[in-house]
Amino acid sequence: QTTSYPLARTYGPLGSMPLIDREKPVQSFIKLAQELGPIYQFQFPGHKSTFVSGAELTKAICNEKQFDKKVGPALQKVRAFGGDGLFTSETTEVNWKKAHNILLPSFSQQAMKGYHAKMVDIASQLIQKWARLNPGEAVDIPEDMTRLTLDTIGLCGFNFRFNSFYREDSHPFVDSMVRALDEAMNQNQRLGIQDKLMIKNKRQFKEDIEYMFSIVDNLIAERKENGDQGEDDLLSHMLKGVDPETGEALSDENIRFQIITFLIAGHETTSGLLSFTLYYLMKHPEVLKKAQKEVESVVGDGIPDYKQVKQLKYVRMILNESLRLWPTAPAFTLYAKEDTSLPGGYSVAAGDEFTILSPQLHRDASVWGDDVESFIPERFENPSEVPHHAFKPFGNGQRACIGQQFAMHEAVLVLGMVIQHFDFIEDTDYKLSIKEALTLKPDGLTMQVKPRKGAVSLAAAPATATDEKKEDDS
Ligand code: FDE
Repeated sequence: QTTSYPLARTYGPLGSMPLIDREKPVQSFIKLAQELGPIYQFQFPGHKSTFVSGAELTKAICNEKQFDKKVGPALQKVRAFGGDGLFTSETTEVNWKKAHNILLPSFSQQAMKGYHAKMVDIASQLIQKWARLNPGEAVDIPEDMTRLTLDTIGLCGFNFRFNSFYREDSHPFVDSMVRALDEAMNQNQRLGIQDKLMIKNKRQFKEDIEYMFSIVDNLIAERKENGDQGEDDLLSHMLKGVDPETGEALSDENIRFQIITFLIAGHETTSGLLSFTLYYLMKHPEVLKKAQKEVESVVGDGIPDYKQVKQLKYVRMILNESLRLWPTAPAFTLYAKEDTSLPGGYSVAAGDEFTILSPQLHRDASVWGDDVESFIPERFENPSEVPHHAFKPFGNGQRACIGQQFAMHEAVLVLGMVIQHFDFIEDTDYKLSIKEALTLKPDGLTMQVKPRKGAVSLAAAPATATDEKKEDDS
């Protein structure tokens, strides 16, 4: 005897689409989960999706013996420029395993030592910018966080400086990338016939993709021409790396897809994470105080070194709690490799797909308790008490985020430095509103950042000890 899935209401040929706020699909699916329960089906034009947000069901679906990642409909569209890069390839494609093997060491905790100084370089640009604001000036948080994370992945990824803090508008590459991502998401929502009519969008999409390819292909060609100048970045690892299993290296085309993938995956998600976290700190001064105490005792006044970043436990807990409430990559899709069943008596056929809705999973009161809506970093104090099977901000298993260490090292470092130097003042009475693209971010979040203990030392910090001497003399 099998149970059937609850089905979201349908409206003839429109399917369940009228239930969705097109600007905020994920938040609409969350609302439906609150009405229909931990598993339900939704009728898109042309296909049905099954959304899962219960801890028990998710645990079953995250069993890698029976389930594997599926490049879902939204990611299919991103394949037009992500190609068979890590994010948009099926596990069964040869290039997934090859690139996974070659890139794992570049994203290990050990590898973060090599990126640390570059991360500090970009973080210092943010601190200096904020330190030079006039009193009363407000900061657009998501904008500056996007500058920061884009520049960080650019520098650590392929030694390229987007120099976002030196420009008012975004780099043309970013415009193309954002527009293409937006178009990919929109294509996914349009009815077939509607989609065919969007000729202008299609042309723009094609142009944006060609532009991204040309920039990245040039970068690769230049590096190959100049040879390795000792750059210790992802690009050099990809050009030099050989898959231990097959003895093969990555093709130039695949390296291009990986670079575009890192730019997409590495900057929007991490920038959203930092933005949500600053929102919560602005609203929770007691948490901010506690974190500042930690930074004072671990780091003092200086710039955090690699080891100190690892010691900022409470700062890390804050980031985790922010990822619990608003995981910036809010969904991932899996399919069944074989016929099976799910808790509750649902029967599953090989090939059936399930989309995990992480923000709602992270609010399952049966594992997280009744205070799921409250921001309480202390939940993450004792790792053995964290319900890890119901905490999936980085996805699952071998297809989980390869950039997790990278993102967390960067985020802890930046947040540590930001709270070391600034207090936050709520600028307007900000009500959380979430903007959706491929990822989530707090829409229109601004705040005032007030330097602590007078001047920010870093702004005038000498580059070397000798400079310091000179300054002292003058
Ligand atoms: C991945 C990822 C995921 C899964 C998805 C699916 O399953 O579909 C998730 C959920 C994520 N990711 C999330 C996140 C968050 C954050 C903050 C991040 N992320 C970050 C980052 C950075 C970088 C560089 C990255 N990231 C990257 C990446 C990649 C490459 C991938 C794919 C992997 C494989 O192999 O599959 C991911 N990421 Fe992340």
